[in-house]
Amino acid sequence: MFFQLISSGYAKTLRVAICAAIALQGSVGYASDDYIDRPEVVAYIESLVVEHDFSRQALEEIFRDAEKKDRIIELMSRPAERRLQWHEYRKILVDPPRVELGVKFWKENAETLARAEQVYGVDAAIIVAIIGVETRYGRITGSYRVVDALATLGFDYPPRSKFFLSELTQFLLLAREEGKSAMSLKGSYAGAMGYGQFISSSYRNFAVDFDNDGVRDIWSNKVDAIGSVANYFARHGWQGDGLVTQKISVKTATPEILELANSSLKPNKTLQQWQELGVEIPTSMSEDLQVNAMLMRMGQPDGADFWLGFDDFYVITRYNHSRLYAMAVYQLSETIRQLRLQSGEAG
Ligand SMILES: [Ca+2]
Repeated sequence: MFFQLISSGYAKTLRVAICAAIALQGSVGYASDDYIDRPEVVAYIESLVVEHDFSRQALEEIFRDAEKKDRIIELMSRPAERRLQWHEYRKILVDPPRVELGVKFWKENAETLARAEQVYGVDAAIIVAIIGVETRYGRITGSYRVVDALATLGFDYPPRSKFFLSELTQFLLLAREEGKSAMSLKGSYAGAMGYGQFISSSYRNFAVDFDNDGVRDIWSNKVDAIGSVANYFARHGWQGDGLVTQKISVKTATPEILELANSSLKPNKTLQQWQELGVEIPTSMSEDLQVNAMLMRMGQPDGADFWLGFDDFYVITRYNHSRLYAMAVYQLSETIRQLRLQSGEAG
């Protein structure tokens, strides 16, 4: 659900600022760095014991060992989706090496991808693109202990505390259900795991055992990962029978158009309504004027492009709530599909 981009200069500046803030807090006797010593952690452990029948001793061991990672707070504070213009973001994610790795991944997993298409009705190119954007086909799955990531964000990142404490609980339940040691599992700075970077609640809700060996393993099993990404898309409403996105022109970028662009991830007006606002609808789409779409403005070095996004575009944003992310996934999927056809791999 989150791919990893390493920021440089800004992160250093921010780290200095955060260290200064922590030093100030320390001077007034606030917040021990040992989770087990903090009253809110003790209360959290107690709630898990009562609500989910965990062993108190086992949880105390986990939170004695868990570490707060300042770097995680820096990364979470400034995700690439808010930092970059579309053209910069695209260059990083729709890059030629990733496209080639995608064609190779498709070739090596052709049978599984075809089966996923059949079972879940989700385009193989989209599954391949997601796994490519998230982890470069399993090459970058994250090096943080998931416990450290979720404890840091749950207890030391107030803006998203509620969400990440809930994910921490989901993670501890997941590790228990799947028979894994919680301390052994690694993931991204946001606690996303495996080939498709599922967060814990998504893992519990949407991961599938696609090779029928009795376990759901998207940490290291490509077949389960492919089935799980396909299931995620199917369960979030992927249709696969219409346009995903379409580049368009606008007659004049009026204040109204500029305000409506990027205002919604969900299709929010019919093509006819967009046409009335000055969006030029291509003649190829003149039969579909009642179809819903939303409008996007994607930053280019010398201005911006306008695009329409349809229902399946919205479904891609359920994986990561960002139009840049969804556009990159879609364009990567199409680029991989084309190279695969050109290179004769489509057989
Ligand atoms: Ca399996």
